[in-house]
Amino acid sequence: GYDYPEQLNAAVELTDAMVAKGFGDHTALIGNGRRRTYKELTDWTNRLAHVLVEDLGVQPGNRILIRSANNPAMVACWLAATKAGAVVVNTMPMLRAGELAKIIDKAEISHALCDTRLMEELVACAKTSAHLKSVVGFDGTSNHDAELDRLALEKPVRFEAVATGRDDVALLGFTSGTTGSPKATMHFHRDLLMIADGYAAEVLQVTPEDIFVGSPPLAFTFGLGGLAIFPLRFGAAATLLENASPPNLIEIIETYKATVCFTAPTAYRVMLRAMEEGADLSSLRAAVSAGETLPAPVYDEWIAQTGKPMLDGIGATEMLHIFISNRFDDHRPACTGKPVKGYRVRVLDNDGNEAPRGAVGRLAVKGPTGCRYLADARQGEYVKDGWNITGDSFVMDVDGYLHFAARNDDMIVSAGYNIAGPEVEAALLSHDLVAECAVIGASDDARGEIVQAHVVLAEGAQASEVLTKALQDHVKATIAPYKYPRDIVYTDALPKTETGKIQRFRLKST
Ligand code: 3SK
Repeated sequence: GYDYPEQLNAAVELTDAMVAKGFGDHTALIGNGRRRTYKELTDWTNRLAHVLVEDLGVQPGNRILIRSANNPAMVACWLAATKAGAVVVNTMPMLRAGELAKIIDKAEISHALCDTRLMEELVACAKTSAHLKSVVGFDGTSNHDAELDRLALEKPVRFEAVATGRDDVALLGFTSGTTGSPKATMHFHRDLLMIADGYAAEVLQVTPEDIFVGSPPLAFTFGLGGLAIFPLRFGAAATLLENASPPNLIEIIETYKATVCFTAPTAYRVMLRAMEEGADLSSLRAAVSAGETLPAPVYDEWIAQTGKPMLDGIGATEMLHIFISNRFDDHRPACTGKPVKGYRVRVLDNDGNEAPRGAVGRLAVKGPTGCRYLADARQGEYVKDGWNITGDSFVMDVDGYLHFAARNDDMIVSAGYNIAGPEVEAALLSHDLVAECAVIGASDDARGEIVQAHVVLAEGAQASEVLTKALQDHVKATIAPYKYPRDIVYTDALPKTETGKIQRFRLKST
């Protein structure tokens, strides 16, 4: 177990405590063309915390919504609100007024901090919200040119953080929802540190020399951990990109010699192509892949080109971060690895009993960070006896390694066969002319469902009947032939959540 003191404020541990440990002059954050040391970040967050308490009247336990793209100011606002004892809800810029209103209502948000470039939708929500009292703007470009920044400049750089307990709620993570209605998951101050002291220490072996980069939004706990908590816990640096497209990631890796990258397989495929054309990504010592399953060809090619493994992992907003992962010295293709220290996993059959090794079943996880839904009747459905019943099907092999089969919604039942959509996707992705794909079950009178693939072709490739036949033959030659896609639909883009997860359910209705 982890031995945190009863009185604990995670934000203080990530800033003031790091200065006290001698990291004051180390770079903490890089973004919008500036570097900030731990001392600068600590002073900044303390000034902001003064504003929250003294000017905005924030009380411990108040819920504060933050709306921003990934930038240092967003990290500073999150840390300041946490120091003030508030419960933070980080949100993504693309959310519209209707989506924000649901979050504000569910989390009973009283205050919002918003990048001034994104105010409009939030101000519209505030007008009709029974909860939201104040929306204050900050300058996401860090020129200190907005109300919050101006107020902060007047404040002292020391702040007596609110004496939160290790089990006080610090963060509400809203599930991004690949299937529908979002839920809020509650996380304590100790959870925020535990994901660093667990996964980041054990699996990534973070050191103060590390420089992190990645694409997940800070509003998604994958991003908050990977691009803020993990680097700050170990005196390392984080680069924050408002637009983390693969070319921008590549540029940052080359410029800053980034060492740890968090992104999804699609971006790694672009990086592989860029390396073939001369991009120098040799500084990366850890390439973490999550959010989508990692196709074996991408894993294989990464090793072939870099000589280092790609670390596939699975996490959940419910559990805050990654709870199963490959390791640098223990990794396999098409395999998510073994549980992270502190977590236990089971694969369950339809009756909720442990499935035999080698059989597909529903993944359940129990660990120090979850799972507690905020005021949600679905708690009883998803959490049984402390076990979080995930929406994913996995196989545990005889050696205890876990292999992803499908999201439960992605299992296709065709003519009595159970077919895991992602397995067909992996087969299609191993064809040179396929850039991206999503496989679903389409209703069919004869078979109940048929395997239908939605395919985005690689640049220059043309859809045709001949290509469809070639792709079908390729799948038949790669996996059991009955799994081949009987229907292939060509498209320019796949529907995705803001965090990059493919929304297969949206293809079902097209
Ligand atoms: O695998 C995921 O989707 C995930 C969710 C939350 C935090 C971390 C990860 C990898």
